[in-house]
Amino acid sequence: MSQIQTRAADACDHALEPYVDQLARDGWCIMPDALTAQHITRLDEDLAEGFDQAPYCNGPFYGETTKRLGRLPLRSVHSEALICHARILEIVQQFLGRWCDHVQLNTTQAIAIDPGAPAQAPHRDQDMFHGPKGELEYLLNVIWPLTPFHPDNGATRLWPGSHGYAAIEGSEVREEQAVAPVLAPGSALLFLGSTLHGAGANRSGSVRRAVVIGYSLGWLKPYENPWLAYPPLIARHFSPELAKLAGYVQHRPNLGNFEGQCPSTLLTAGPELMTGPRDALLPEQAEMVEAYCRAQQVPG
Ligand SMILES: O=C(O)CCC(=O)C(=O)O
Ligand SMILES: [Fe+2]
Repeated sequence: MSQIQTRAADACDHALEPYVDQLARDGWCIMPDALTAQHITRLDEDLAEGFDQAPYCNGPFYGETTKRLGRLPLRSVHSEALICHARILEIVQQFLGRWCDHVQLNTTQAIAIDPGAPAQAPHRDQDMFHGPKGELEYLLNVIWPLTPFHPDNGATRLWPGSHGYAAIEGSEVREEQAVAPVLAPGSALLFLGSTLHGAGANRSGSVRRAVVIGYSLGWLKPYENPWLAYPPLIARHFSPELAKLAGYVQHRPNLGNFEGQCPSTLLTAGPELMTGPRDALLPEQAEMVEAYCRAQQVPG
């Protein structure tokens, strides 16, 4: 187990411990009944028209017999319960919180995989970030099945134990070591950014649909550009929690500001009403700056 995973497990609240333990040990875990099946049906219904109208993806990674929809908060009010799921956010915090001031939304994506689609190339989602691997996790993904998942219809495949430092060992992908958990709508599949995984082949006669909600360290460039996906006039209708996850917050110190202000000010006022730039520092940084200023004032 890596240091971060040990610390995450140490800090975990009792009810979440089994999930954190399994994530740390295997790189993935299942939270059954995380939401009701009825809630997921409503979300699936809201996405149906978007899927009908969407063109197929291009390229062998996305898969030419798959469709993908982004910007899920705009497509369904029911997506917020997935994105802001309290227990999941606590687990995300356990794994990512140590490395950032706060976590952010990395992905909101619905994926439909047609009958006949081949298996997606196994990959690690963390590889979109060009930094050191092994000592930290960059992201945590949650797959919410919209249709039942089973090994024959494109269920997500995962390679247990392929995460953390194992991700930098460069061992070959052994197909027979993949697991493809059976999942019912309402359950959530959580996996680390370092875990090897990919959509399975759809050998069934019906479309496999799912939603992926991903969270990443708050100082990274997110997969889905939140300020284009959710400009201020749209994000001002979000709950404060969703707006914060979608980038309307400064990552201390001072990262992601607008004219030196927290970008959340744009959710209530126009730029013309804003005051001057304002420090957003972590407590230890504020203390350091104050100590320096005090020392400068001592007569010499
Ligand atoms: O749809 C799935 O099961 C996984 C998709 C995935 O891992 C990806 O596109 O990065
Ligand atoms: Fe992936």
